[in-house]
Amino acid sequence: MLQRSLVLLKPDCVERRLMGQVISRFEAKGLNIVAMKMLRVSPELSKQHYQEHVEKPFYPSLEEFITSAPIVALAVEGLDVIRLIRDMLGATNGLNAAPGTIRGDYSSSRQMNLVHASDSPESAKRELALYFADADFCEHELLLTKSLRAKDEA
Ligand code: 3AN
Repeated sequence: MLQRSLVLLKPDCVERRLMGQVISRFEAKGLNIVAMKMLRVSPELSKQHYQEHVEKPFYPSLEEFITSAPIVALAVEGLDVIRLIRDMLGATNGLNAAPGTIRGDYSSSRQMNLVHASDSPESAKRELALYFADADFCEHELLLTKSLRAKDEA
């Protein structure tokens, strides 16, 4: 099923100059970036984004981190892309993430794990609306699509 996922390149990703390497992996996989922007997350946006964690003891540290430097938000489109990107990221804690995944290759931390991606269609819908307005999405069909998958896979 064609889906969209909200991906955030977190402050550690921006600070460590890994934005290009992470985006390259999505491009190499044949995924379609349909919106992208750099922004600074406010404490209010952090509370909305991490609504399920706001009451947890680690939330203050999480908010301090996510608001500490700019991030890049992307809307990424592709078949089954919500599961696929989570698989590409690896386990939440970089120490546990499998080698070959983005976190497995670049992170050894639970908090500084470089990238966020939506974990379900419901989260994706909610999270995309936090970062993007309808007019921000640039729909386009990749001319390469016929080289990336068969017609009956769409
Ligand atoms: P993911 O980023 O893989 O979706 P979530 O949504 O469970 O992981 O967690 C979001 C962020 O909250 C993590 N990146 C991490 O920084 C922080 N976090 C999650 N669980 C814990 C925990 N038990 N202790 C400290 N920080 C946590």
